Amino acid sequence: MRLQRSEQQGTASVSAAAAIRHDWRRDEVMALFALPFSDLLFRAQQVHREHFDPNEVQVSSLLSIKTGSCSEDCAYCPQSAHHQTGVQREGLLPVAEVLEAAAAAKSQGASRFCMGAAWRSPSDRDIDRVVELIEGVRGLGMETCMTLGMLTESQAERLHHAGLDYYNHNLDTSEEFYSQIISTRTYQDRLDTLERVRQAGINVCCGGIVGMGEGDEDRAGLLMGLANLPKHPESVPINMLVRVEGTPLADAATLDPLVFVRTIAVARILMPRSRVRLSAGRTEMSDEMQALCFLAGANSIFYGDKLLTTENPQARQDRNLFGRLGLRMAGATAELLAG
Ligand code: SAM
Ligand code: DTB
Ligand code: SF4
Repeated sequence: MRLQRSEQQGTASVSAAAAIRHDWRRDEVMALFALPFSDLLFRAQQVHREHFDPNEVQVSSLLSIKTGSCSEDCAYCPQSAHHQTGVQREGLLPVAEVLEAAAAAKSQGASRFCMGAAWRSPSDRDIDRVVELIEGVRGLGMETCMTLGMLTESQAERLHHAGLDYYNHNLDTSEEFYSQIISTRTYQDRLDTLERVRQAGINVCCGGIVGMGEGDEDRAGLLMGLANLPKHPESVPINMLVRVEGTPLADAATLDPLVFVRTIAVARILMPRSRVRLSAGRTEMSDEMQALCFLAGANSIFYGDKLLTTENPQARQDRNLFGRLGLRMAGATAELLAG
């Protein structure tokens, strides 16, 4: 889409036609971050309301289908074999166990089931087995998402043919800060997998983590990297680092909650049609902070008592918060919302 001149110059009206860009410069993104808080949230709300029902939230539940002893050295991750975190190693779960968890998530109101594996990359034999999981979860009438590490072209195609709706693979941080977080695979490796997922026709879920000791320019760089992908990811998870004992980032400084809210707002402005997902770290967030995140344009969450290996707010607590904010879970029954 051709850009309007005012957008290129960063003077930006927020009309729908002008808002979809893939050529953001870091100084423009940093200027958004630096706006007065009310101005930033107002702009984010305008963009949000042009593209979405502001009172509806999509909810996905997570399950770790293969846990721990991962060969990668991601500094934030409790599942890396490089860190002593006490996470119990577990092989790929049996199909029945995964389907039972998916059915339970559905009964709580989740519309998508996301399955995560602590792999650098799956083997072709692993793909045979996850295909069964995709088919089973689809059979329950849920959308499917997987995050399995790096993929080859043919693996991405197989997942697509099995009916996988979304693939999660994060940029995690800015290209510049990346090497301080992970040494066992490159930023380019990530872009390559994202490209294969996109080419295979699977929806892309791609975001990152803040609160890892990165600077303002890195938060801007992460969002710039996401927005300048050839197509915006359909789902953009923004994770607040969960500080896990035994990882190198266990003692990372707390990020100012208002900087987190700003990150959500800038993501909303840069990627107007994407679902921005308020992701890991919610157990440390007040209800008021989460409300600000929804106001800033977050419109999806991970829902259910557990993320992959760490805690998430109780489902009942989230339903209560949604009720107080007048938010509807996409696809949930009135009965659940009353509970
Ligand atoms: N192994 C696969 C991979 O790295 O792509 C899939 C699973 S991995 C756990 C999925 C994502 O979870 C990571 O990319 C990271 O963004 C997020 N994550 C992992 N540990 C986290 C933590 N402690 N806090 C916040 N997000 C975290
Ligand atoms: C994402 O960006 N966040 C989710 C999901 N994608 C797979 C995972 C968060 C994991 C938090 C740490 C854990 O529970 O192990
Ligand atoms: Fe492994 Fe993924 Fe954790 Fe990195 S984030 S250590 S690749 S499970």
